[in-house]
Amino acid sequence: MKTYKALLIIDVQNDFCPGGALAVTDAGKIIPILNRYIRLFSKDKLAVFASRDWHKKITRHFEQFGGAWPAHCIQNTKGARFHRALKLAKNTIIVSKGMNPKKDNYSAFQAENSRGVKLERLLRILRITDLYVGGLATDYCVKSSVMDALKKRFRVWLLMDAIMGVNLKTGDSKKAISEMMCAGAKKTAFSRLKKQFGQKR
Ligand code: VGL
Repeated sequence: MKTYKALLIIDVQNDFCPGGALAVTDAGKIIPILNRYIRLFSKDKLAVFASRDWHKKITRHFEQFGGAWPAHCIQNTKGARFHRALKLAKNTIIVSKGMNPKKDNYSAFQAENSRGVKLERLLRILRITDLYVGGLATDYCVKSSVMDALKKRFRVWLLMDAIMGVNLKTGDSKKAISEMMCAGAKKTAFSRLKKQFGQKR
C-alpha cells in the first residue's frame, strides 16, 4: 500500500524554550534536528504541519484560573511565536489549539487552521497515512497528539532525536514514550529516515 507521509512539529514556541514561561530544558537541542527533518520533507514535496498553543489571556489552563500551568503562549505575544531558530517554510500548515478558555487542549488533533479546519480533516484531504512527529513536549502535547493519531488510525513515527520532555516528575518522558509505543507508535531517527527517503529515488 502506498504511504503518504507528513511531518508534524508540535509546539516549538518561545514559551516552551529556554527563557520562556514554561521552558523545557534542552528544547533548543532539538531545533536544528527538526530543521533537518523540515529540509528532508520539503525536498520531497511532503507536507509539513506545525501546531501551536494559542491561548486566550484568561483560560482555565493557567494556574491563576484554576489550571495546572503558568501563563504561556498567549495569542499574539512573543511567547506564542515559533522559535526563530525553527526554519518553517512558507507553505507550512499551521494549526492552533487551546483557544477554548474552558479546555486544556494538549493534542494537535484539537487544533485547526486559520479557517477553522481541524488537523484530521487537513490530513485526510492530503490522504496522509504516516505521521512523523517531533517537538515539545514529549510528556504532554507530543504524547497527547500521538495517542490521538493512533486512535484515528494513522501510522505514527516518533522522531526520537527531535522530541524533548518537561519531566515534572523524573521519568515522565520515558513513561510517555513507552505508552506511545504500547499504543502502536514506532520509533525512528534522522539517519534512518534519510536512508529510507534516499532509497525511494
Ligand atoms: C504543553 C504543558 C502545557 C506542551 C502545553 O506543549 O506540551 N505542556 N501546555
